[in-house]
Amino acid sequence: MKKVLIALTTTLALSGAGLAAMSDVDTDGDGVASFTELLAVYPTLTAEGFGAIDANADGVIDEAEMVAAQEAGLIPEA
Ligand SMILES: [Ca+2]
Ligand SMILES: [Ca+2]
Repeated sequence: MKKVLIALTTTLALSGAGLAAMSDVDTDGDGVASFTELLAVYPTLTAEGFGAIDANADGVIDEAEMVAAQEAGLIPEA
């Protein structure tokens, strides 16, 4: 029984449970998150905060930028 629980916990950790996935944020399905889309998930996000997440400054957040921001604690775990 313990083994099953450990395996389950590991699977949840690897799948990033607790973090918003790009598929949750990207409501228009273009594969990236705009400021408006992020704001829907993170209502406290500021334009300044968005700029910090948008590492390549192209105005949208791609999956790599989102993961990096979550790992860096720039956006809260949803
Ligand atoms: Ca989008
Ligand atoms: Ca970007």
